[in-house]
Amino acid sequence: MVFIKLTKQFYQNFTKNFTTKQPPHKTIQEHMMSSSSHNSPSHNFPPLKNDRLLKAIRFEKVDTTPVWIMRQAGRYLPEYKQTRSQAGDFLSLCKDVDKATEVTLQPFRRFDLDCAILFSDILTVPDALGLGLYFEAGDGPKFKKTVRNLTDVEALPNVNIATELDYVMKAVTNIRHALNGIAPLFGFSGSAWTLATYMVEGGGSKEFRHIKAMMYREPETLHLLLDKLANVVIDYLVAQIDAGAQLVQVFDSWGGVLAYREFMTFSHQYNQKVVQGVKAKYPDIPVVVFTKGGGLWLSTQVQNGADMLGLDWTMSLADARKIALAPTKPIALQGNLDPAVLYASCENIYKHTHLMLNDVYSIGQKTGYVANLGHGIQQWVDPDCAKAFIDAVHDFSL
Ligand code: 1CP
Repeated sequence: MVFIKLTKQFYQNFTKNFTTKQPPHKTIQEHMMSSSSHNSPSHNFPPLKNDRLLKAIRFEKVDTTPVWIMRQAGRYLPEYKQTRSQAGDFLSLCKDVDKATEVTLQPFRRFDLDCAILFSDILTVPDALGLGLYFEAGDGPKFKKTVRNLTDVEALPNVNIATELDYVMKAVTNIRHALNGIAPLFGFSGSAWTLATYMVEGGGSKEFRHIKAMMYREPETLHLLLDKLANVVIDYLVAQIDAGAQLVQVFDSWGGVLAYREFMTFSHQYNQKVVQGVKAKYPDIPVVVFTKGGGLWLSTQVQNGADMLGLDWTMSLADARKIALAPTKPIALQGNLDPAVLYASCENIYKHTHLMLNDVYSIGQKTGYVANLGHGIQQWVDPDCAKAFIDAVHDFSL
């Protein structure tokens, strides 16, 4: 079902010039003042029929464990590949509200999922900052421009993110209507650190050579970039909530490549700022932070203000729960099945999923947990194996 027809061709951000205008350093109070959400339109969204996932995050009793899959809309689904080829390329798909809505809903036609996630990408933000995102066939994402020094950081434009990424907000509102209340809708952003890795490297990376060189040679330059990005991420997430997102996730996909001290300084600190900024505006909207490779630092992460923390597969969920349930306000957990388990037989997927759930619930608390993979589903997975995982979660009796 489609509610918004787009007639306007959104212009390409990468033709935009760098300006020398300095973005302001906003305080949390300034974010509260400047956000448009006080005037957010009344969307008249349909009532939510499945609030299992929201209840689990609030530590309320649930009938069964809620579940979703990171990257649940994507290349492992033949119907996704078909819609993407109709759109022409990935970015056009993200910018086409009807098609972005269609691919967000596709996994719901196959699986009994407990939430939807906006179909978009974390890299639309650096694109809106004028770096010129493009994808080459068979290759990962790339940027036409990179940010390698103080001059580059200072030259980043001071954009109104809600306007620049208007197509994202239109997709959020359209998807929320089209879902018709069958599940809550996640908005998302990359973390400041993870976005910075793509902006400094000019694309994906294995060694993170340029950003780590900047970190150790010119830490002030990196801090300036991260502070700007954290402000952008706050505005972006608040705008998605204004548009209809019912909860948000910060993907800190590359936080785990940092050393302990650097994680605290260059990732955790900015995650904390982002959570605080969103919460200042929307205290009741759940915020989830997923740091891939961040399990080692869980006892620090529980202090970042998030309602739920995502974990990859390297950590025992029984151990993680002990840490996450310790604070006065316990933190919910999400994760963490190895995505490669989905290459196993359905029987073994079932077995591994139940082993994970036994770990989670071994300490007695029967809520405060959302099942997921420990990272995104891979493109070679058979959709029936994804279904086996989801059904195994729901079949597990609490
Ligand atoms: O070829 C294609 O069709 C494009 C593949 C693809 C897809 C399906 C990309 C390019 N992005 C997406 C969608 C996407 N990306 C979603 C959709 C919602 C969902 O169903 O989950 C989300 C939430 C993302 C977020 C994203 N993009 C992250 C964070 C999550 C993670 O996996 O760690 C990251 C790091 C990206 C960057 C990105 N975009 C696309 C690719 C191939 C990559 C990874 C590049 C790299 O390895 O560095």
